[in-house]
Amino acid sequence: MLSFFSKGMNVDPASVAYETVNYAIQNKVDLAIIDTAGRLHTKKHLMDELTKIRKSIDKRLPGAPHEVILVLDATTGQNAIEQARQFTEATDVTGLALTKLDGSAKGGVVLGISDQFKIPIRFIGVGEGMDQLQVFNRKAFIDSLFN
Ligand SMILES: Nc1nc2c(ncn2[C@@H]2O[C@H](COP(=O)(O)OP(=O)(O)OP(=O)(O)O)[C@@H](O)[C@H]2O)c(=O)[nH]1
Ligand SMILES: [Mg+2]
Repeated sequence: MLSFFSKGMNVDPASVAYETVNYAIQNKVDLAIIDTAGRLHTKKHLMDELTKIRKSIDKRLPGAPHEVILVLDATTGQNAIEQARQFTEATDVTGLALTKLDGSAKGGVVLGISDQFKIPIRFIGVGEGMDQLQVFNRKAFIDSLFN
C-alpha cells in the first residue's frame, strides 16, 4: 500500500512529521518518507526547524528517523559544499542523494563532500521519472567521471 499524508498549507512542519509517523505506525506502514520541502540552507529559521522536526519524530518513535538523506543537485557545483556544511550542522545526515546526473554535470563535488563530512552516497537521480532514482554504484560513478 502506498499513501500520501498531507495536512495542507501553513501547518507546523514538526507537527506534520509527528502525525506522519503516527499514521505510519497505526497503518502498519513499512517505510515512511518525510520530505522537509524547500529548505534553503541560508534561512536560519528553516534550518532550526530541522532540529524540531527530528525531535517530534523521535517523540512518536524513539530512535527515529533511521535515515536522514541530504539531496544535492549535481548542477549546483561547489555551492553543494556549503549546503552540506549547513545541513550537517543542523541535523545528523546519514546519507547523500545526488540528482540531475542526466545532464552535463558529472557531480564530482559529491566525492569531496562524502569524504569531508563522512557521509555515504546512497542514491543518484538520472531523470524526472519515478524509476530514475537509482541506488548509487561507486564503480559506475567513477567510470562516468572519466568518460
Ligand atoms: N533531469 C532531472 N530532473 C530532476 C531530477 N531530480 C529532480 N528533477 C526535477 O527538478 C525539479 C525540482 O525537483 P524537486 O524534487 O521539486 O526539487 P526540491 O529540491 O525538492 O525543491 P524544493 O522542495 O522546492 O526545494 C523537478 O522538475 C524535478 O522533476 C533528476 O535527477 N534529473
Ligand atoms: Mg522538495
